This record gives sequence, C-alpha cells and structure tokens, in this order.
Amino acid sequence: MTRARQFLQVAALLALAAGTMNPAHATAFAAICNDLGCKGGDDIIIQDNGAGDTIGSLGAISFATSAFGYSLVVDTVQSTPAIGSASAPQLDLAFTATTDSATPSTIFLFGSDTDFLTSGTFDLALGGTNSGASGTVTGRAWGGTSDTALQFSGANLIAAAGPLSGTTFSANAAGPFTAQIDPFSLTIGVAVSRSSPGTSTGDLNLQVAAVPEPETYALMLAGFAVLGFVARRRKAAA
Ligand SMILES: [Ca+2]
Ligand SMILES: [Ca+2]
Repeated sequence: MTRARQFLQVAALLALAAGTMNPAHATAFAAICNDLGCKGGDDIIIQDNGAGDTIGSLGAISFATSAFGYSLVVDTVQSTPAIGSASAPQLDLAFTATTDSATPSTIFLFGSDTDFLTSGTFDLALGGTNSGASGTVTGRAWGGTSDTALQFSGANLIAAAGPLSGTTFSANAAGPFTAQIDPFSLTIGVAVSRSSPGTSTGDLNLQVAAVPEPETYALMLAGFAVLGFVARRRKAAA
C-alpha cells in the first residue's frame, strides 16, 4: 500500500468520525397555513432569502402578511447558521398574530429545516401572550423521519406543548429523540386559536442535544489507532 493511500484511508476514517461536526447545508422555510397539514395549495410558504423574506442573512426568515382573517408577523424563523448547527439542532419561531374577527379561525405557523444529524434528547419550549385571555396557543415539533422540509404528520410528531391559555402562558416538553434516518428534517409549529379579536404573541423553540453514541467514540479511537500505526511505520521506515 502506498503512503498516499494510507493517508487517504486515515483521512476517510477521521472524516467519518468527525461527521457529526459538519455544518448543515440546508435551507430554512417558514409557513402560514389555514390547516395543520398545510394542505390545499392555499397556504403561504417562504424560503430563507426567497421572495418575502426581509432578513438578508441566512438561517433567519422574517415576513408579514394578512391571511386567513389574521394580520400576521413571523418576527423570525431561525435555524442554522443563525442558531444551532447540524450537530446541535435548534429551531425558533417568534410570531405576532392579530385578528379583528369576532369569530376567528385557527391559524398555523411553521418553521422547518433539513440536514440535521444529531439524535439524543429534545426540549420544546413555548411562551407568549394572549390579549384578553382569548383562546389557546399550541406548540408542536415533528421530524426525524425524512430530510424534507415541512414534512410533518401525526406519524412523526415529537412532542406538543399546550394548548395553553391565559394572558401569559409558558410550557415545555422534553424527552429522548432518535431520528430514523440521517440526515433528517425538523419542523416546529404553533396553532393560534383565538376566540375574540385581539393579538396573540409567542416564541416556540426546539433544541436537540446529542447523547454521544458509543460507536462515535469507537470510530474516533479506531482513527487515532490507525494514525498511530502509520506514524510508527513511518518512524520505523525512516
Ligand atoms: Ca391550506
Ligand atoms: Ca434570510
């Protein structure tokens, strides 16, 4: 075996071991929908730095619109590289939803991104306000079953927080999270269901933290062992 080939094999092993440290090359999405599944083709989907996004930096989306009886501001949807990383997934959605309807419908806001790598534990936190203590806000997180943005259903629901009511509200949900494929997408969403005119605001945040896997350590150790072997061979040959 040539030295160059040995070097390439060692480099490949180390790259594998370091795989969880690679940055994500993903595009974040935000969505406003009049149904929980964003079905029917009548929903508003904004791509990071696409039409409607008023934040020029990558990993952060902001937009405002009127839709489905609400005046809506998605203050920000944030993902990598603005917050978190492929190996430390984080999604954040901050919103303001105002309606003057006496019989408001439920509105659904989403943030989503792809190319996450890390399983382990999740923490979903929701907090906000309802003017007039009107209606409820529910936060949800989905993912780990595909690498498609805004891919969510009852089947890949990770957790829900709420429905929460009151003039101010906060709750969180936490537990183990194991993705079924790698890399994978994550989506967070809030359902705002007001019962009177007024404004609901809030922030929904999802974080996934790694629980280091034994295989990762084993692979890294194997990589270092090969490095040491090559170094000894090189020393012996010199
Ligand atoms: Ca729809
Ligand atoms: Ca942007």
